[in-house]
Amino acid sequence: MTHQNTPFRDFEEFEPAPSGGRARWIVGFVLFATILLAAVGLGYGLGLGAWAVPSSVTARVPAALVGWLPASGAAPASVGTPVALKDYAFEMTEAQAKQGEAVLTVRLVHKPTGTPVADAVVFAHRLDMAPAGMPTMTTELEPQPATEPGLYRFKTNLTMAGEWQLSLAAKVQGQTGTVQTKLALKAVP
Ligand SMILES: [Cu+2]
Repeated sequence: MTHQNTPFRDFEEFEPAPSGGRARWIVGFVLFATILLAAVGLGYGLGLGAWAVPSSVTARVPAALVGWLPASGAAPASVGTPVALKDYAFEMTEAQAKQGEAVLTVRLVHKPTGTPVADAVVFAHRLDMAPAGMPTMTTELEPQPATEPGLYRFKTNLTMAGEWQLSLAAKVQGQTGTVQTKLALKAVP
């Protein structure tokens, strides 16, 4: 007969009424929607160049990455510019690719000698439609194993026909500084 009064039974009586749960759910949802809207607005502003990442932030970002942050006209271009390895550059093996899934191949060359450079570490890469006025339109870019020394390959999906820009930053073995190259690529339908 003591079974009637088990702790479990007592506990059930203290569960919140359904109306209370609903009110909490609505408050939570409104809060979530507000934060989402704020985040979208901020991201949109960044893309338009209405905002810039404050220099208090960029000053703490490793120098090599600063050039890749969205910058406004007001931001000094020279902030933290890393030493550029001007003797090295990436080049596209093909300036055009068919719209859709594609594997892009770039070559890293030592310009004075024209020799391909193997085993560089590509530490930043980005593919976007900045040349077509769509700097915020990016797409996936997945490094692939090399098939040949000096060639670097990336799997991507060119989701739209038009002008794309491939930005690469890399470290060369035995060299200080970074190679930074922006390459034009045209996706054709
Ligand atoms: Cu686009």
